[in-house]
Amino acid sequence: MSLTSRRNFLKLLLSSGALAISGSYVSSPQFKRVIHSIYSSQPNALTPEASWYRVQIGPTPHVATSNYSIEVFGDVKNPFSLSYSELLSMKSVTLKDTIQCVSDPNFLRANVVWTGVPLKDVLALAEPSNEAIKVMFMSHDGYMTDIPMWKALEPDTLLAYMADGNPLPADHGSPVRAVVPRWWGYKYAKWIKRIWIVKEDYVGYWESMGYPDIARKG
Ligand SMILES: Nc1nc2c(c(=O)[nH]1)N[C@H]1C(S)=C(S)[C@@H](COP(=O)(O)O)O[C@H]1N2
Ligand SMILES: [Mo]
Repeated sequence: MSLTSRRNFLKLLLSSGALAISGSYVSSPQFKRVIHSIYSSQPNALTPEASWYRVQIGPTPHVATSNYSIEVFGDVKNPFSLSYSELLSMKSVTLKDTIQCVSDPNFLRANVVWTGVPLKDVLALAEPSNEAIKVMFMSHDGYMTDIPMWKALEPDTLLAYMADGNPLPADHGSPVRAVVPRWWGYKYAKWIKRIWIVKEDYVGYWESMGYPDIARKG
């Protein structure tokens, strides 16, 4: 196949959601080149769910939305438990963003329209102390990541429960994940269980292995 016809063929596969190619081909340089060319010809198109990459430290924890709640605690005046329905009743924001993994930002990336509640509105209910400097996300798979308080207070840092107008897919963090625009994917905690507000300079899983704590995309 010529490059152009192969590119069109792959576009068709990607948009029909029928992508079924072996893992070794998916990680091959040829496949990456084709994906790069698709993204550079359509850099802003939404990524079909079937071709949205997935990166995680273990298997997907299947967390039911019924009885789901997030524990908000730590160096705050009012620790509380936020249920799924309470979160959905709060004022939401919808925005388009590109989630990208630091390990291969061109290949491992997806354009997504997220819907969720600004984290700052949830923090306001908890009333962090003046000494609180960080927000730690603790997830159902044991993953942890952190963001500084100033980033947590930006209006587009979200607790997201929808992607492209549908409830979050299980593999992408259902019921609720973090969305941290302009920062690397490892800050986008999936399957959030607890939000821990701290005055110490703690770091998360990848951060403790040397990935930047202030994770602005290159
Ligand atoms: N709970 C949890 N959240 C996580 C991870 C994880 O292993 N566990 N991986 C992070 C990394 S490294 C990336 S790049 C993104 C990938 O999100 P996606 O699989 O929805 O594309 O999730 C982030 N959030
Ligand atoms: Mo990542």
